[in-house]
Amino acid sequence: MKTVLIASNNDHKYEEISAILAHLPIRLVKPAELGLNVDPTETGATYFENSLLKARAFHQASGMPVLADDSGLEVELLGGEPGLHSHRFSPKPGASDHDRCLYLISKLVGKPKPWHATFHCHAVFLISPTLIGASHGTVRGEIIEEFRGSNGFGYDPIFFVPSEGKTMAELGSPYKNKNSHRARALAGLDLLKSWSLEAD
Ligand code: ITT
Repeated sequence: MKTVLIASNNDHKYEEISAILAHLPIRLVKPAELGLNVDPTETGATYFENSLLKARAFHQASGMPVLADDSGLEVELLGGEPGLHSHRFSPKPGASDHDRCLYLISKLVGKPKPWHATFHCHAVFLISPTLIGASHGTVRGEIIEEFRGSNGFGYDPIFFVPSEGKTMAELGSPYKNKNSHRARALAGLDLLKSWSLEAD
C-alpha cells in the first residue's frame, strides 16, 4: 500500500486527517513513527507558503510523499488575527490550547457580538519537488465566551457553528471531519486522490 508521511507534529491533526482520508487506499504515518525530528519555522506570508514549507522540509528529511496542513483562525473584529499566528497567539510562555482560547476571548470581551470568525486550512500534497497539489478550505462560525464540549483541539471549544447551535468541540469528529476547514481542503486535493488510486 502507498505510504504518505503527515508533515505535522500535531497528533490531533494526524488523527483527523486519518479519519477524513480513511476511504483512500493509503497508509498514513506520522514523523515520530519514523524517528523524524523536523520542526520547520513557519516564516511564510500565507497558509499556502507555510504548508509548502512544511511539506518540503518533511520530504527532504524522508524522501517520501508528504501531506502538510497549515491552518489558522481569523476573527473579523480583530482584522483577521490570530490568522497565521494562531499557534503562537498567547503571550504566555508554553501556552496551551486553553490559554490561547482565553487570550482570544480577552481580546474580544466588550466588542459587539456576534464575533464572526473563519477557520482556514491550506493542504499541500508533495510527491516530489516538482509534483505538488494544493487546496484551501474554510468554515465560518462565531467565537463565544464560554468553553463548550471536549472534542477536537485548539479553538474548537469556543468556535460556535450557528447552523448547528453547537461548538465544533460539542459536534465532535463525525461532524468536524465532514465539514471542517481541514475536511474541505482535503476534499479538493485531487492529486492525492488520483495518485492514491493509480496502480503501483
Ligand atoms: P503543525 O505546524 O506541526 O502542523 P500546528 O499546531 O502548529 O502543527 P498550525 O500552524 O497549522 O498547526 O495551526 C495553528 C493553530 O491553529 C493550532 O495550533 C490550533 O491552535 C489552531 N487550529 C488549527 N486547526 C484547528 C482545528 O481544526 N480546530 C481548532 N483549532 C485549530
